[in-house]
Amino acid sequence: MTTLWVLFIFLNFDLLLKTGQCTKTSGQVLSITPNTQEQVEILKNVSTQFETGLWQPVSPHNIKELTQVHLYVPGNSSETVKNLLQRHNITYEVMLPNADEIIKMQMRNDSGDPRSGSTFYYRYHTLEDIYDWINRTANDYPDKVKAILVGSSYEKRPLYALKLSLNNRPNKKAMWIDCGIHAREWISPAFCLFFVHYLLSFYNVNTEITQILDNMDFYVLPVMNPDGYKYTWTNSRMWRKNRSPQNGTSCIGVDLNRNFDANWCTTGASPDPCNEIYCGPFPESEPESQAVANFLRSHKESIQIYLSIHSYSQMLIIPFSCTTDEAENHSELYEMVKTAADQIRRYYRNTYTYGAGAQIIYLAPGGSDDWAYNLGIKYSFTFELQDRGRYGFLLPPSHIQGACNEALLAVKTIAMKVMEKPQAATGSRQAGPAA
Ligand code: 0X9
Ligand code: ZN
Repeated sequence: MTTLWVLFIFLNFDLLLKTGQCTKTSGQVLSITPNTQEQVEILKNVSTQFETGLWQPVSPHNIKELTQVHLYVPGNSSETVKNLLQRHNITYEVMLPNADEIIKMQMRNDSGDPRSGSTFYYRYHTLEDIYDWINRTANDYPDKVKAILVGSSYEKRPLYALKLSLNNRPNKKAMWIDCGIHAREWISPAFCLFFVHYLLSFYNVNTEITQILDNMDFYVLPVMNPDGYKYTWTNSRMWRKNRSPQNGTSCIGVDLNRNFDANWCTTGASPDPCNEIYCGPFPESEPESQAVANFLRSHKESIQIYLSIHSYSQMLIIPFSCTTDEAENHSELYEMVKTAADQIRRYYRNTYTYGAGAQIIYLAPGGSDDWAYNLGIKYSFTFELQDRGRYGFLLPPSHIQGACNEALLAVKTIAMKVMEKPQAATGSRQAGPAA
């Protein structure tokens, strides 16, 4: 009898939840387009209040007339924010009515949950699972993969990069890929895991992969900002920066992609620790950016391609983002990203924009790509993966496969193009004419 009562209460509770009488309002993502400068100013204010989270652009400073703003609004301030927008005749659309539901869906799909039917690589994973995976991968392929400790995070978590090296050819070139600089961009670590698995599975199966791996080593850092990533799973899904405390303020974290020494903290970054694009107290002040910079400095003779994976907006970005100047090999880089975007359109019917960061997004100094480029890694890229705003940072697990395949195609295209270059065959970049 008691069991029956429990069942009765449970079923009715479930019904209440479904009819919405018992639910608290879900957070929503609004797409808002300000039409006048006055509306821009109002939006700048709104986006810094009501615990809203600005998804696009990354900082209120970049809000401009006639350009879409994507704003996460928590359930409890939804009505207030919408009323305010209406009062000022600001047009908006609800982009994601049920953001909180989608957040739950992204987390439910972790490997611990037997309900998730899809393969490991088409789910999002906790930081602990990713560390396990790194260990397993290195153990499963002892002669092909090594886990290299490149440093540790502010909260003392290890930063492991996997080195994939399929043969001992002398003077081999290498490509560096880092994922998860920005904590909330979950598709990015998912790509790094997928990518390593793909390379290992298709070596000696797929001609292009075999050719690439025969000629090039890969360093893959799956989570460059582990403290931030952990925090997005446990505390705040929309966290972007790392988690280092800052002197004289209760605001936490530095934007690691503003912390490199490339026109550091000029227009497009903020000296304010409470800002999402805070550049930090000085270049490489953060252990995470310093670890990557040190590793690249000490391997700059072999690392020929630098790639940083972000989301969202579907872009293949080349230097510079820290200045409007053109990179010295701009046309060469532009041709590469154009070809990659053409391939993605052809095979996956999806659009990626491409070009120099300062031209196609905004001035954003202190980025890892520009810094790596100035170090001498002349094939330097940042990819912004899916999507273009439908789900934004909350890309459902069912889209991981598509997003990763597109990025993989772009990586393959670029790697093949670089391998065709005459200097790809020489031991050292300074070595003069091609062997
Ligand atoms: O602003 C960024 O750091 C990147 N966009 S994101 O939405 N993922 O935050 C773009 C990075 C482009 N490159 C540089 N700024 N150097
Ligand atoms: Zn990012």
